[in-house]
Amino acid sequence: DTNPEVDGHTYKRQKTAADAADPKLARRAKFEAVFEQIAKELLDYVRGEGMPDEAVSWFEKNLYHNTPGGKLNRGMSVVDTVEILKGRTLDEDEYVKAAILGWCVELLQAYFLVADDMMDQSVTRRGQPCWYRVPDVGNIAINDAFMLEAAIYHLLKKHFRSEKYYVDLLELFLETTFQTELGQLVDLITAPEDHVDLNKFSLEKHHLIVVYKTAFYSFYLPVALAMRVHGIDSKEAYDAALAILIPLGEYFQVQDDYLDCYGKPEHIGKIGTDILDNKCSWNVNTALRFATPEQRKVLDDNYGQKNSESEARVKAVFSEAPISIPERFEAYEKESYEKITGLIEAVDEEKSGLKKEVFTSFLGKVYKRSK
Ligand code: GPP
Ligand code: MG
Ligand code: MG
Ligand code: MG
Repeated sequence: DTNPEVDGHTYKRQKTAADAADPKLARRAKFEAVFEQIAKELLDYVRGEGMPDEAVSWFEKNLYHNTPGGKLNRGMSVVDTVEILKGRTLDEDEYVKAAILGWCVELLQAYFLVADDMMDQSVTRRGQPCWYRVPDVGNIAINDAFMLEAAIYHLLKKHFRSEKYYVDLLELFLETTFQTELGQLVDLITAPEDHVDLNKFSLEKHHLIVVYKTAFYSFYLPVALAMRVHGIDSKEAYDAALAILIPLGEYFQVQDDYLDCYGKPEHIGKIGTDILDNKCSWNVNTALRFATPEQRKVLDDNYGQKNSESEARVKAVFSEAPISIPERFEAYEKESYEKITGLIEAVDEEKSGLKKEVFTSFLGKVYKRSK
């Protein structure tokens, strides 16, 4: 293993020259600038506690390797949602506060991914080695994951302590963390390493896993944080948001499962492990539903076996009629889009204080994504 991470982080934010040309890049660059601010605050704090330089630079590498390199959909959605709810451009102070909350969601994601990659024995993430596979990191990644989580609460206290919605923010982070961990638990115990039993899988089980492990933190959390900042406090409004964001999150994780098998590693930035890991994924559940007895036997004999020949046999059966995962996924994608669009159309903006655009904007970010 060789990689450039050892000698300082490789992360570079968008350059301002490109920004002017493309408003989307400009938006991202503006958001990324806030990451540099919070990274500095966190590192100054650690330095101020008298920690050795070595610890400060370790934490810096941890922060930069694991937090900013992704699509940033979750984090930027906090900013977008506050802006849509307010119906105007944010002033500098409002922008920075919303962006800090967005980065707290990205820190939560970083914390989960560092740990998830160890549990799933993954190899790459965002086109780089998984953090635990970086030379000299190894199991220290467990503590690094905890530190990414702790950074969230440090930043919330620093920037939101005096807001009347401070406790609501804390509760949102703590509750969605617990929900995600429950989802991760069911994901893991439904995929034992040494005992493959495809009868344990079902689309109902899959639904439970993906709602808990992905939908709450990736979709409900960013929007609910923005709603708190905007001062919405009726329970009905949060329930109405949840009723759309949970199906949206489920659709997103089905895409993740699909891409685990059908995405190109150089494009999605990670190498799929679901077949080797015996995961209760959308692909295998759909395959089990339509498999002929012969195909079922191939799945029973090869799914979850830790070798690439078995993995290749499973992949071949996935694509074969009548299983035909790519065609079924395309149909699922269309159906989900229509269902979610229908849910959005039914939102009563007056009654809930919400705006449909909050959800159409989020749906637009993920519909037909290829990574
Ligand atoms: C996605 O699962 C779910 C998570 C990243 C949540 C992990 C939760 C913890 C409490 C650690 P995945 O394994 O399919 O994601 P990926 O495909 O990105 O590895
Ligand atoms: Mg994983
Ligand atoms: Mg996982
Ligand atoms: Mg996955």
